[in-house]
Amino acid sequence: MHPDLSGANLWEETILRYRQQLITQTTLAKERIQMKEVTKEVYLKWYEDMLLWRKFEDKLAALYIQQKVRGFLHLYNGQEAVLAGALHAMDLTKDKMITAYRNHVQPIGMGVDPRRVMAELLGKATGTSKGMGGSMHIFSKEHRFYGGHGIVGGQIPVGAGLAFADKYFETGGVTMTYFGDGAARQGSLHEAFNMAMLWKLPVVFIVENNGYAMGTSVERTANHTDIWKLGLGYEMPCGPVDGMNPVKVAEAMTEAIDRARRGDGPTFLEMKTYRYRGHSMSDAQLYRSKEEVEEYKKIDPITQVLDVIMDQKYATEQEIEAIDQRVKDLVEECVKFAEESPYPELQQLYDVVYAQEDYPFTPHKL
Ligand SMILES: Cc1ncc(C[n+]2csc(CCOP(=O)(O)OP(=O)(O)O)c2C)c(N)n1
Ligand SMILES: [Mg+2]
Repeated sequence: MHPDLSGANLWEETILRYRQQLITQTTLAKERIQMKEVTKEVYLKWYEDMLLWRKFEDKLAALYIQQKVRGFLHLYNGQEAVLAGALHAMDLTKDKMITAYRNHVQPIGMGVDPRRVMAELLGKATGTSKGMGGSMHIFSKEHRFYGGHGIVGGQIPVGAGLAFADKYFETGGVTMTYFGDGAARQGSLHEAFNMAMLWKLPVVFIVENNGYAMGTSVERTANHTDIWKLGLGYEMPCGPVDGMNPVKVAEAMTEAIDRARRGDGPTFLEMKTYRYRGHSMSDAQLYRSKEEVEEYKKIDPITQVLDVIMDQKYATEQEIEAIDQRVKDLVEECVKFAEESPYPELQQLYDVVYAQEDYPFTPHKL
């Protein structure tokens, strides 16, 4: 046997070789692209946005307990930096986003009125899907937010399809396709990765590795836990990112979006992040310790951003208090708007049923 073909070392070396290639690509790209500067204003926006998303969802948890939000409710607490950093890198006039069911705050970040998101969660007619989608199906074509998907991994090929449309119609847009560590084990990922690379689609695949798929830890679902390595088989530029820090996320996303926009195809990024709450509201969280959750809270994205703001004297304590109050007021306004909105009329059920009266039925012949 050729000495190079023996044992695990070969694999380690292969990985290393690819990794070096990717790092080289990364460095080259960085020389060419300019990340939008992370100014004082950006830090203050990140703080306000992430705080709004956190408080909005804390409120949802309370409303769920009051049975005002029904069905499932999956919260994003802890993962906010992944969104904040991406939005900094995106062009919100043409880029798209698609994700799974942990999807309440992304549309708000993309510009959807938070009052309408709250109304959707309360099942009201003023909601983003007229109250008929609920928690898992927030959607806004106007803001290029394409849901909100409950089938684990189902949105991965759909995201590639959105990118195909951008390429076909030459819009210049890029699609951010988000999914969880659990979804990364689905076959649909491989089909989408293959075609996205073949056709060099303008898409960024982002796995939010929050450590668990429901109660199952990443360690229990696969023999290797560096999910970004799944990109290697397709020679897709890929790598891990500190998903608790919006600056790191913005850097990686800027590079990936630039690659997609200049026609060089997809990138696969693994955001290492953590969810503070259970999988959904009915999760007793017996699979992890309270200490583990507390450890991650030490690197909380909102606290990290606030620390920079205070260290750099970007704001006084009074100015931070004013932001906190603004966020609190906005969340209250959302609840008021949603509670005062009407439920959909019964007739609305028939508005969304597709019927083609001249459908050419072909009788089945025995
Ligand atoms: C095809 C499919 N299989 C199983 C489920 C049940 N299910 C819902 S969420 C989930 C876990 C997914 O975890 P992950 O992708 O890591 O996302 P996270 O909840 O951590 O954001 C599972 C197995 C489903 N909705 N769809
Ligand atoms: Mg997960």
